[in-house]
Amino acid sequence: MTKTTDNGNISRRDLFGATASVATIAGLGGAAGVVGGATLAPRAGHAATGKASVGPGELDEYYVFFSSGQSGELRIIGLPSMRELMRVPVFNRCSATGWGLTNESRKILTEGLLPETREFLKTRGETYLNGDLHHPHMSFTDGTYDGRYLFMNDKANSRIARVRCDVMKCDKIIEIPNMEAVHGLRVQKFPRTGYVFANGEDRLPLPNDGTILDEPKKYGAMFTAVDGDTMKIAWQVMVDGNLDNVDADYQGKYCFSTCYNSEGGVTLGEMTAAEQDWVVIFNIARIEEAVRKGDYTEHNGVPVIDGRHGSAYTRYVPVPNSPHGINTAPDGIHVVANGKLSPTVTVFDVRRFDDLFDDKIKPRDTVVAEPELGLGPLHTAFDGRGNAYTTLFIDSQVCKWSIDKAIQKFDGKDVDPILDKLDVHYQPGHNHTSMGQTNEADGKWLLSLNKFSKDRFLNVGPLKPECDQLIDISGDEMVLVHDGPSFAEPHDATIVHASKVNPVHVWDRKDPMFEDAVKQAAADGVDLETAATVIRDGNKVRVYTYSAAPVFGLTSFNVKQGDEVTVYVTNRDQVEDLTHGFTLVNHGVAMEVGPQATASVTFVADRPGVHWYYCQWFCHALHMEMKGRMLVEPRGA
Ligand code: K7E
Ligand code: CUA
Repeated sequence: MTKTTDNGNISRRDLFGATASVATIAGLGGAAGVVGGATLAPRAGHAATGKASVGPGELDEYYVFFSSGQSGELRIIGLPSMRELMRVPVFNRCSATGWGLTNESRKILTEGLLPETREFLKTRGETYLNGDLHHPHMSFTDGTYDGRYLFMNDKANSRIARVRCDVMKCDKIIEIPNMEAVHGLRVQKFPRTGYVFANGEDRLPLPNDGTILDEPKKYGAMFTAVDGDTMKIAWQVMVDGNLDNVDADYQGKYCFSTCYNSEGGVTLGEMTAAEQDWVVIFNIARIEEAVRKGDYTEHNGVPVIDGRHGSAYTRYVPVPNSPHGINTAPDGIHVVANGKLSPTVTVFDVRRFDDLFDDKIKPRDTVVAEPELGLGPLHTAFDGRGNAYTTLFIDSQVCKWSIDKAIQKFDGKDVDPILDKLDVHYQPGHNHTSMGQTNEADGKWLLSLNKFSKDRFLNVGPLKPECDQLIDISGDEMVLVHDGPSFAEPHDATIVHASKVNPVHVWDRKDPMFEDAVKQAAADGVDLETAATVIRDGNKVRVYTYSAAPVFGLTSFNVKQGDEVTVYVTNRDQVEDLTHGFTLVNHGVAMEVGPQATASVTFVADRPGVHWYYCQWFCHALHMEMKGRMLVEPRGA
């Protein structure tokens, strides 16, 4: 059953051998491509490709919420068609929607920043313009997705964002204090979300105010729990080692993070010197008790608990070697830590964690299997039938293996836990199964998010797309059915059955997204839906206009050079998909206004003369004519 490849027999290589292979494979695009091409043909007797076809007008069975890495946005893809459905700007700026330009989005992008960051950004655009969005995860109730929110991290600027699933727009962004580089992010699965768990990856001094600089032994990494309902930080725990990825159990008792750099080093050589690092397990009830009892120090208004070695709140389980992904199986029992620089994954039994915290067993007694799967295991997904699927970054493969057989082998039985291996193209990071991170895993589809595409698509120059591959896992063998190119850089994705998500078609006029505009209009004695008027307030000018295809309420307005102008556009149309826009030419001003939404933008009218504004969202046969003029009187006129 196991497909023959030249990686079929995996010899244990040392850490630096494995590391070297990464560079070798990355540099051998052509050669690796030949190997990949040779195995591309669908396997005999398996007609899976047809299952992935979704005809014109047909709807997909699943939403996939894709991260976009350094692009900073959230993307929504349909599965199995792999059609890109929407992009939701979060940590980036967006020319189409005006995210980062409108007052509504700027409020979200600035109000959750720390005071010192606001000060730092005062002369730098008031908010960060980039982000590195790795891990989007949907809120849970009772172990499965509940369709309320998506939470995601920004590794680049240490933030966490929330996207509302009713409108698919970001409504909160907060910066996490006392740490830098939020990497791993997952949410509480039971009883509900609840907590959003976030790993501070880089070790820092606390406080990081310059009194400690080049003394790495005094640095620590910070684990953070955010309240997903309020988007306030509940508590933080300082730990040893660099926190990488995180997951939570199905019981609501524990969450756990992989840590690399147990060495506490600051260079590659130092960080990878040891053969073992660890997984740190957090005892949620004990931490909450510590917060109640006051067993913490406060930093930036957050209770910080000392969870370093020897603490009652954490346990450190040694695992080989610089582990990366950590994934809880849908059985609610097993947790897999992926070895990265070790060819192994380490399987824990969460039922043993109570005894571990009561010191009845040793840390390694929680380990029930440690199968050797291949080179560079990064992330593991599950099918709900007892099988696991692990990406092998260096081997460019997905390995399907049996959790049960891995446990038998660990107990000394002569069995091979590996059931199948499939070449992917190339160098996979995360992989994901349909509903596989919930207790409703359905075992139909696997997505492999591959870091390199090389020869898989028409050449577009030196910068290549990623390659996201769709794999049918409903049978015994994995079958590759689709290649999906994507721009930088999906690290992670969440596959959610369409029945879990139910967005609206038209905005509710009472939506909190435009409550500031409603308040200001009320103060100005103006009705947003009918107003076509200009209110002057010193050198501040508020322009109220509605839009109704194909006209703006105001076809011109007058201001004086130097006025601070705020334009409020309320889209009066109630028709599904009838979005208007507002673009002011030569002013860098553009925004989306959805049906029944209000959007606003503020700028200084510093260019005398006639400036046209137009609707930038194709809305009507007379869309081109949907425009008006801003007439700016020169200073002193
Ligand atoms: Cu493996 Cu940031 Cu989830 Cu990338 S992380 S692959
Ligand atoms: Cu309104 Cu185009």
